[in-house]
Amino acid sequence: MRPRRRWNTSRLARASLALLVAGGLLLTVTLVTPIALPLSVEVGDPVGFAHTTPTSAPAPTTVLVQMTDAPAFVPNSISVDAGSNVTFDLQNVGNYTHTFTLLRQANVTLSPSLTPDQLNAYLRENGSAINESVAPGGTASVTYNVPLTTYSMTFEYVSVVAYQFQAGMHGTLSVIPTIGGNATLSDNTTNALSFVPDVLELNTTGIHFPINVTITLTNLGSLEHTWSLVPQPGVTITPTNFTAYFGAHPALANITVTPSGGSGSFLMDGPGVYMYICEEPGHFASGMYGYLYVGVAPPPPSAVSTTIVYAWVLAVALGIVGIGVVLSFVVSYTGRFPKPPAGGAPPEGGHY
Ligand SMILES: [Cu+2]
Repeated sequence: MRPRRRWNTSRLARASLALLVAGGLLLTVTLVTPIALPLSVEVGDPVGFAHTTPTSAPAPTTVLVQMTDAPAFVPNSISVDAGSNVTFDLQNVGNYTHTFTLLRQANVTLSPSLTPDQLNAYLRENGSAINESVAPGGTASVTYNVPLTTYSMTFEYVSVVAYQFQAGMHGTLSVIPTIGGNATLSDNTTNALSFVPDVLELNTTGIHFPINVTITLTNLGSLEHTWSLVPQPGVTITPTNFTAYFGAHPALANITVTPSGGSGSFLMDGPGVYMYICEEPGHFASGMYGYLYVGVAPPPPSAVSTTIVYAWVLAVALGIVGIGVVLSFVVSYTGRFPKPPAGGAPPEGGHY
């Protein structure tokens, strides 16, 4: 059988050369592109970012604490601001010595059944933040800087003079949270059922919690949404469990976003990654959720889309080179073993 040749070898040679050159060029450009050319566009998540502005420290306060022979502290309940300087003016109004001894350990209520030795052993073991003895009729003044980190904690104060604590001479110091700073975030909702951006970052460097956050939501579409924040860091909820989850853990923020937008404020208690979703039926399942990074850097923008674009260009370049290679094989085959048409002249450009 004689091979049918619809192309002569010189045209095939030119075609294969052109394809090899084109494919090679595209391949070279593709391989160099990630460094040299913005051929592929970075399609990472846009990140909404806000700094936190520190609030000024709470004003120093003075608290009068009377020590009586009841024996008792008056008052037996004191509230102070986290981070504040508190001066305790201790006044012994009785005829016995009393101590004002503030436990170092938080959220501990000692049992009145402890013996004096057991109480002393506890204090030796766990320490005290204040331990001031006041003689009968005497006064003393102690200044204490309430650690910022002790917000929402309680600390018991006792008299360690034998049997006074056991007889009721104790009280509770409660530390009230003071807002460490203010931050303002913004986000958008769309009719495509997405938050734009769906990554928000709150920089809290050098600022203590809690932080007062205000968020403004702009509705880029016409549908109603909610911006509902999971109260626990690191918790991922799903379209099937979010209703039950919010039933057990009320949302930290639950802002209604009408077609004209919405806004709200909430307190962030600590750092972490907090998920937020839209609770409108079907919206979360359609991908309407995002993450708020508090004091934690979000992951670098995803390069997935870039990689896909890049891979396609690479595949096309390899394909063109492949066709060029195949064609050049065909050319060399037909060039090496040409067969003239019966009774005709040698093919143009044929190698005899
Ligand atoms: Cu929605």
